[in-house]
Amino acid sequence: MKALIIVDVQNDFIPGGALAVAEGDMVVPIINQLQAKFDFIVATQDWHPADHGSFAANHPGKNIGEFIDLNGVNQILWPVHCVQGSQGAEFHADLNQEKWRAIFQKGMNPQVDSYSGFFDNNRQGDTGLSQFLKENGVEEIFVCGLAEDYCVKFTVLDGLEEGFKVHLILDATRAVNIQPDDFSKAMIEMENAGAVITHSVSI
Ligand code: VGL
Ligand code: ZN
Repeated sequence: MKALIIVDVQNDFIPGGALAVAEGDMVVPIINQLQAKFDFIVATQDWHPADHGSFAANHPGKNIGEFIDLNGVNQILWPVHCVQGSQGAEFHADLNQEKWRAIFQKGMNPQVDSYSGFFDNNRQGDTGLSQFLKENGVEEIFVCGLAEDYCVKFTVLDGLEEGFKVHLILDATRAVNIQPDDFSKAMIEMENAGAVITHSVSI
């Protein structure tokens, strides 16, 4: 069984949002078309408390893009984004949600960030996504959404480690590029780990 995993297509990652990804809105119609080709679809949702440790605003004197040690994990600091219950945390209004089997929220623990849809960045918290997919006979996952260089990348890498065959749908993702070359570095990491790079028209 094949599953489509839609990562963090939320208002704050869309141009005009708090952590805008350039062209982030362009993935929405592509993902809606893709959804017609899958029977099994899940989404992830970045869902932070206001006091989350990844927000630069919660570390006086620190700026967005700087690194800190957050409980032993190297953490880049982000603008305040995807705060639980805020408009920015909602899914893009045009994103079709009709066929979703489940939504996996992540990033709720203020002490650790969670890029991957599977595990927290310290690999302690587990969203239950892996078990949910395996229980339903999913062996192959197709990953799309935002952002290619953070949450999409770590979802792809964890999916491979969990034993899934993993495809990245290149035209259905965009990078935030907070550091130069984040996009290309992420591509290389995903390919080296065994991800298959594909395009929506090939599915
Ligand atoms: C993301 C940075 C912080 C993402 C989430 O969805 O890629 N990036 N939180
Ligand atoms: Zn986040």
